[in-house]
Amino acid sequence: MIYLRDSSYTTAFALFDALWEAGITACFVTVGSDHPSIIEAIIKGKRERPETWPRFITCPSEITAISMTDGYARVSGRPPAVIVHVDVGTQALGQGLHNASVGRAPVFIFAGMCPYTEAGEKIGSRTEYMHWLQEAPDQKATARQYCRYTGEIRSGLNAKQTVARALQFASSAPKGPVYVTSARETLAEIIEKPYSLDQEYWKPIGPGALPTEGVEERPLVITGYSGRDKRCPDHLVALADLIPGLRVHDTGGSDLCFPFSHPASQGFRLSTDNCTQNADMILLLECDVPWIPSKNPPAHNTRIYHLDIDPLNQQIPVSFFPAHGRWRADCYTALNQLVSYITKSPFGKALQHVSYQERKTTLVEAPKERLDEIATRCRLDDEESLDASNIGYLLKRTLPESTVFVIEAVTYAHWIGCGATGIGWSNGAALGVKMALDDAVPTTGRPQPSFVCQVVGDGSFMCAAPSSSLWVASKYNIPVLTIVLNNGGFNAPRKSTQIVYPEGLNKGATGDEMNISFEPSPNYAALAEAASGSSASRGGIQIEGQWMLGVQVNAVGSLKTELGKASKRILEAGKGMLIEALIP
Ligand SMILES: Cc1ncc(C[n+]2csc(CCOP(=O)(O)OP(=O)(O)O)c2C)c(N)n1
Ligand SMILES: [Mg+2]
Repeated sequence: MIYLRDSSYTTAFALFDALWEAGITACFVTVGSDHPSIIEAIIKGKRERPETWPRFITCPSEITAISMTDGYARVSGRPPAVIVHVDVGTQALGQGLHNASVGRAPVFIFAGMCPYTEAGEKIGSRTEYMHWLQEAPDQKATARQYCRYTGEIRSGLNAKQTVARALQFASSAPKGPVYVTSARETLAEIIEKPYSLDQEYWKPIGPGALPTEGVEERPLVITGYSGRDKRCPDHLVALADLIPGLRVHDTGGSDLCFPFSHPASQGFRLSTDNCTQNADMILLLECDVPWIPSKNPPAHNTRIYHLDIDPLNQQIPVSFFPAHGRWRADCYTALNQLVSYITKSPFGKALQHVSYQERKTTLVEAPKERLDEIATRCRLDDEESLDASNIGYLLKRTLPESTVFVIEAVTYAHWIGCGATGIGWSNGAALGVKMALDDAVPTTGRPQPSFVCQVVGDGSFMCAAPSSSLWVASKYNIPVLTIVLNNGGFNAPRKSTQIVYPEGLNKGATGDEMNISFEPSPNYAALAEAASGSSASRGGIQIEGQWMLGVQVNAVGSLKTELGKASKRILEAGKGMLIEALIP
């Protein structure tokens, strides 16, 4: 068996070359025995063309790799790459694959495949015991139902076309993961005449436009993830300012779509808000779940229109939300059209009428009552125990204005949420968000380090290899502030059970009876320090200069003190910090 040792241009090399040509600059890798040519290619590129070669991030766990990629993709809009090991690495992507698919994060996943020759017939042929054991009958099937495209590189001669086609799918709306495989022998193939693709021919599908007959005026917008395009919130504000009486409900779960401080805001409530019930017209704007049909459906005579890049929720089998009209449209383009149409049309003048202006007065007053009520819940004396209200308040008041919050707090901003349901997303995603923010070239001034704050439930934190992502953070100097909300385990399943069986056995049952308790509690602060590099503290003794600082707080005063130190540590010293908030 001869393995590639020279600087030959192989299919594996073409794979990364194709990614680089397409503008992909980061690869998150968990390598294995299917990857000898991949590893050779990585080294060759690093040595021969370090300036024009993707950056490679070692991820001990695939869930870290895909979650970092996912976070990176949400900020950059481009699909970074994940490299995993055969069928087992594919399965270890776990809930991360669901998250990228449902959360519409464009990611390129490559998995090697077992060699298909047995006795040294080709370079890459079987050489180790496991090569007989890792040949799944249909490896792509494992990923297919979560992917916009699955494909296989069968020859080095069109490897780049396969990569480019996959990237087209990943980057065309609805964006999402794509999965490409290739066997060891193919990856080892030498390409005699390396070539480049003209990227002009490989662009993603462009946005659809809103036909003029779809332009309407009326009072409630429900939106779910229009804020993924960072230009949209401003346009939605412009629309709300133009139409007095228009209210906007952000069903949240993903990126912030509309500022909660705007008078038209109906807040954020995972689709359970009652504002749906007294609206006579609803515009659904990039929204998967506008209401819960069994709980707060709109009245029968409500007119409903749906503007969405994926108005049929293509990936969701049961999704029967009614609408009188649906348009596949890019939300930013559509909002632009609406604002400019209304500004220029006679309707713009009509909106000055006193009847519309009166509605505006009602709007300004009603949310104020709601905000006052929320404010009364916040207990801020130093000795007060911690809860969602005072933790949220202190985070907002203490951390820099520019902080980007990566949120995975289940039962309880720049704000990025998963928009999907596989818990454990934010451990890696926060790191990817931080990387992408710092990689972004500023349009004005010098680059400033970003401040990313991950807020995560203890259950979600535990669900996806926290030690793996904490180690990656320290290894690659990706400092973020992590707030672990330790309420003793999973609370959400208790709530779900209560909704279905309000008088059931769950009433008064202990956490252990329900198998949702994490008692005795892990020490998350110590875990953070232990997971992050060799300079971590030993037995509770903090070593000066250690990269990660883990602290536990149980009251408003101590949280305030620790948050006060966070900016200096993260922004000035460039070091990580985890605050474990003990919630009774
Ligand atoms: C991979 C995965 N496993 C299980 C679940 C089901 N689930 C949803 S929320 C939740 C509890 C999360 O716990 P935590 O983050 O501590 O939030 P809390 O419920 O305490 O507010 C669980 C188990 C899931 N969504 N994804
Ligand atoms: Mg919890």
